[in-house]
Amino acid sequence: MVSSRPRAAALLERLPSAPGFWRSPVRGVPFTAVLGLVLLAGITLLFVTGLLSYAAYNPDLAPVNDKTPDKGLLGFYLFPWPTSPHWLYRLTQGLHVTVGIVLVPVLLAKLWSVVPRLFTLPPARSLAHALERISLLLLVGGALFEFVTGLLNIQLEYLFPGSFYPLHFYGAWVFFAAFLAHAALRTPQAVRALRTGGLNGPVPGDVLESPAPAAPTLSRRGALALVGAGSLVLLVTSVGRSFDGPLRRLAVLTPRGAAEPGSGPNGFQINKTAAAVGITTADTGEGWWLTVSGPAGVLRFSREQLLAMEQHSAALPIACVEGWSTSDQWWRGVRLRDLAALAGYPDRPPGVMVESLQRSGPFRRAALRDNQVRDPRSLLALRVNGEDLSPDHGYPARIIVPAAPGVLNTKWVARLTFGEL
Ligand SMILES: Nc1nc2c(c(=O)[nH]1)N[C@H]1C(S)=C(S)[C@@H](COP(=O)(O)O)O[C@H]1N2
Ligand SMILES: [Mo]
Repeated sequence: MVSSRPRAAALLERLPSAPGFWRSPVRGVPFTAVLGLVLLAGITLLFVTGLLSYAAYNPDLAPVNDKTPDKGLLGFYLFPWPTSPHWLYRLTQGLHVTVGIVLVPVLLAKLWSVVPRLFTLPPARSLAHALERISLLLLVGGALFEFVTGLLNIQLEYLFPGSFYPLHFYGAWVFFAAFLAHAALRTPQAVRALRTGGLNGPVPGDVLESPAPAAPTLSRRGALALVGAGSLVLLVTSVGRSFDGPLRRLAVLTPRGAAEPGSGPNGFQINKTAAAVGITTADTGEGWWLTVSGPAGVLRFSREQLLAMEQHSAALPIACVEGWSTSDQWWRGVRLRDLAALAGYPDRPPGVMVESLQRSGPFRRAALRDNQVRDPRSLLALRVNGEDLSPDHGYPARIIVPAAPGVLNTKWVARLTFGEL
């Protein structure tokens, strides 16, 4: 008679909870340490640039700018977003999205390197151990949540209508808290392991090393090179999102199916086309008027009248929260501060509420801060690169503000209300 005990024991040996199940000789504290230190730098950069992006929306300025009205103390750091240098948001958000994409192989390799630890039994040996494992759940869950929501948002921006900002913002705080705690606990150990033994040196009591390693097919150095090569491929195929011209053609990871910008003066990336938001030539033709209001009353201007006012130029990019941006385009139109003067604020104009012709959708209204109205480069643009705006870039008139996120550059503007946000 065969007892079932040995069979059960043999079965246990073949489960992921058995130490002998994981046999890659690549695993070990030094290998995980390298990936962990890269993530420490990279994720800190993601967190900082993410908070900057949040500040750039000016969420505390007016309810229309605020996608997370319940943020409370988490908005403690908000500050008036500057207008110089004019490429500021292009840089911070380009870094946020590009570094986020490039870190994906590093994150996956890091999770792979510690995966045996996720299966150890018993699940909790003590209260402290239980707490540690729960914090790891927050860490791993938080990392996956932030990367997945971010990647989905830049690829399929309509997946989370209205809810991406709260999800990614609150998720970031939870994740980063768990990340900081983990980094505080593990960084000294990681640095020590690499200092003393390098990548292959033995680490006393290395809990990540397999007790029964298989024959190596790849060195630790080789495995890291593979991860680096993966990141490099992602870098080359995504960094072009922040440029136009030939570099952009390399950006095969840029969302497919986006509107084709075509060529010529208006041939730079389009976020939403006029057709996509239901704007027709009947809305933007002879019947279009710009309404400007302030203490001087309610004024109305036709496009002809706006073109007859003093025209100014500014070379400014469009930089979207999704990480793509254009190089500087040459915009021409009326200064916002000149319109503020006509509305009754001859000096030190206040902020302005901008409203589009667009009848529905999340980005048809935005508030701009006083520093943005006062900057001489902030325009109600009528032309771009020497040509009238195309319908898709906001004809008859659009906002363009230096250093601001794309979302504040309202297209198809119909109304400007100075001083009332
Ligand atoms: N009315 C209106 N304006 C808008 C938007 C919109 O959806 N509706 N999208 C904004 C966003 S998110 C960006 S990135 C820029 C893109 O400008 P572009 O399409 O001219 O490149 O327009 C902004 N202005
Ligand atoms: Mo955008």
